[in-house]
Amino acid sequence: MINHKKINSLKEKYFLFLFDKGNQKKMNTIDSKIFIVLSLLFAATNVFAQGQHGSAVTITDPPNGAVVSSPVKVCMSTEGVKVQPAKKGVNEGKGHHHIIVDVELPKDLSKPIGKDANHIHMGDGSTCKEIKLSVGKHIIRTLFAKGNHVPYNSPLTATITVNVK
Ligand SMILES: [Cu+2]
Repeated sequence: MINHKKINSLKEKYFLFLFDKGNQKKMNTIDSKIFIVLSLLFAATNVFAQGQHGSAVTITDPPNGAVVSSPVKVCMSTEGVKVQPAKKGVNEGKGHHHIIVDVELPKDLSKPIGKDANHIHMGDGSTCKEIKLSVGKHIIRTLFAKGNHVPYNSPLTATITVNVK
């Protein structure tokens, strides 16, 4: 995962360094080459950050902490990204929902989300899904991923807990 805070502090340090260099009027060609490379790199990371900015996935139903009965209808909404069926392929800013029940998010976000009882794909492009849950407390997470089932990074996710009576 790209650490934007780290990049920003590196950026600050480098520009301070350049400022010092500028004062010394010793900025040689190697420095300016490094500067161009780093500038391009920073520009790229900024575009990436802006692409992620404002995107979100929300679980609209059930409300967090709700007492529900099984099957539970889970609905999601998106902001800044669009839902489309998985068969449409990998398109930036688009993808489909996944419901992850009672387990953590995948550790490696560069890999496709697994398919098992705890990881439900909504590759048809739907935004609601009925899931069967046993009586008791459950953690429901949502994770938005591209057509190849690889999640966005930073992850577009939301979490609620429900109590099945
Ligand atoms: Cu999927």
